[in-house]
Amino acid sequence: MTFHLQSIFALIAIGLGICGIACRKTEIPVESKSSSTPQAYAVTGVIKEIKLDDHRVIIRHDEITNYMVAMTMPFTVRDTNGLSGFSAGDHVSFSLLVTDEDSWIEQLTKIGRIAETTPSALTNAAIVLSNQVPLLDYKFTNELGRTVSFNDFKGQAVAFTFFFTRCPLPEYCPRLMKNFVGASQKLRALPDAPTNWHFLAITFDPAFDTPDILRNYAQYYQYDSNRWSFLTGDSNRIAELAQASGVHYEPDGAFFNHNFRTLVLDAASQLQMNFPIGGNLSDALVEEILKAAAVTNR
Ligand SMILES: [Cu+2]
Repeated sequence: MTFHLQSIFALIAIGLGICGIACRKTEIPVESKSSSTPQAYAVTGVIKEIKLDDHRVIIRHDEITNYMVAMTMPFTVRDTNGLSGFSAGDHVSFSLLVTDEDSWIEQLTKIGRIAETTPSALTNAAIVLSNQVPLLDYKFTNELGRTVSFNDFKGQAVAFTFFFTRCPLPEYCPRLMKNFVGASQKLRALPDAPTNWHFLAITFDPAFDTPDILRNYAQYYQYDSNRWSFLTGDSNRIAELAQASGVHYEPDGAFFNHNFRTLVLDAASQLQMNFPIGGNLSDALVEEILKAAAVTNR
């Protein structure tokens, strides 16, 4: 499974700049390497997986005060020598450094071991999301005008992301859609691929993004309604769900400034992954969907 390393790195950079993301016509993202003084956050968590080749470590982290709710997500490690001696299950503390364009962790320190394997660890992370909001019960309206909730997809792996149809910049919301297009194509092409998966694209611009608008947008991406739904709904409900997912957005004229999140729930409706980045995630999504679809429904 190949990751597109450069783009992943570049977009972790973009994606983690929580308030630094603009999605409007006038502001073209700059490639400049200059960055602001990093903001440092002290974080604790449990290592889930180490991906040396990708310079990434996946950590179920505790709440980061003033920054992010607890969740499981990948962090960039610039010098992978700092990862030697660590393994999944290590309880760690580290420093998360965030600039407008980049983020990475340093000073990874072991503070203990989480007793044997993982069910509890991952389940806890998942429950954070579903306890904060009655996630699975939310009633949305899809692009066909039908009522849809996450509960309808029990037993399926579900990847979901947040967007708005008027987002004009190809590397922003359209990129998230292309991830779903790419991952769908790859999943269909895989021999013995699971069939219990579904993608959800949730608009945070429900005032404009009506079911009709969503349907047109969906057709542009040649979506398959059996595999992919576009959801609109009550703006307060969407705001709550977005917040619980780590999505920040604010209106800016007809547009929105926003960051990126793509989350994966496993077939038992537990949160498995939260990608805090844009960029090409097609391969990574396929990998997560395969894992998530194989989870036995409890
Ligand atoms: Cu956008």
